[in-house]
Amino acid sequence: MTVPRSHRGTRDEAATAAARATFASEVREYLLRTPRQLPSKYFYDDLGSTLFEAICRLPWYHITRAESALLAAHRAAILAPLRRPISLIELGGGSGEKLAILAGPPGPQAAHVQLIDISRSALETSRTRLREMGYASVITHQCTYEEGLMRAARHRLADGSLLVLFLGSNIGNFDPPVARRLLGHVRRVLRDGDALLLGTDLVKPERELLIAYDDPLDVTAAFNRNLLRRINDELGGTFDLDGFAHRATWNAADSRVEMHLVSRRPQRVRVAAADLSIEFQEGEQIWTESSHKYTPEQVLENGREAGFDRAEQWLDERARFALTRFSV
Ligand code: AVJ
Repeated sequence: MTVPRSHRGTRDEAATAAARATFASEVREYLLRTPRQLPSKYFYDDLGSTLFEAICRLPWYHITRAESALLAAHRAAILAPLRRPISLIELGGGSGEKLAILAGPPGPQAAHVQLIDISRSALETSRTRLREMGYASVITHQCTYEEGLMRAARHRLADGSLLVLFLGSNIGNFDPPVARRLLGHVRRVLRDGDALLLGTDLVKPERELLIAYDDPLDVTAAFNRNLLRRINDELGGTFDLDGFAHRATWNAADSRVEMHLVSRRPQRVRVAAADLSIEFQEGEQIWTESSHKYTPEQVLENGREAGFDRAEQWLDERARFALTRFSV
């Protein structure tokens, strides 16, 4: 559909206003929970996406390098069983770097590309990267995974197969039941001959996990606190950024790294657009993210429960990272 230029502005403005209203109501709902929380998907505004790109280059954060190396080493094997032409859908791909490694230039092994991401700037970065590689038309969906999957499934090529990429251990942000529901959702948009490529970070020694999420350069701390800066800017919040400390913990019982923002002192915070006024005690926490870590067997088991019965796995034993292709 082409929209006359004069109408584009108002349509975008309406979309932005709707997104902001959702942001406000989720901030309200999550901050009023016990314990207080904020949804991690809101990390990825322009600045947040840039800080995340910096995290991916930190020597202490191994996920991105380990996964890129696995993709480069095994791309032929990963793509081999898929019927050509291959349609690709990437969930939360960020900069598009890994899709580029796996797919290479456009051709039968990557004939049609769609990107689903919550971050507008991430979608633009990856679109630019793919355009430079020769991909003339990349379809983007700025929305959550489930909504994006529904939209993207309608646009796949009629012939050939579909490969859904869910990389970077993005699935780790979800509680196990929600993660399984999401895998089931992917399974239901796939047909015979299609596949899902899932990247998952694995359980490893606690000190390696903690330094990946509380790095000596404090980039992760900035990434975490940026969420408060975003609330201040977009929702009229009064968070004092110095008033909250970054904390990463390993929750062994639930097999996840958690990120928190800890109030350094008693303080009151208001968020105008969310109609909120909260009294924080010293030491009171806002739980901003979970990064679940798996064993290779748990990954396979989650896939089976979602209805995938064929799987192949590639492991980085040193970084403890797994790529799993679930085939239908
Ligand atoms: C993009 C969700 C996979 O959990 O490792 C990195 C986000 N948070 N450092 C992760 C993140 C802090 C990342 N994921």
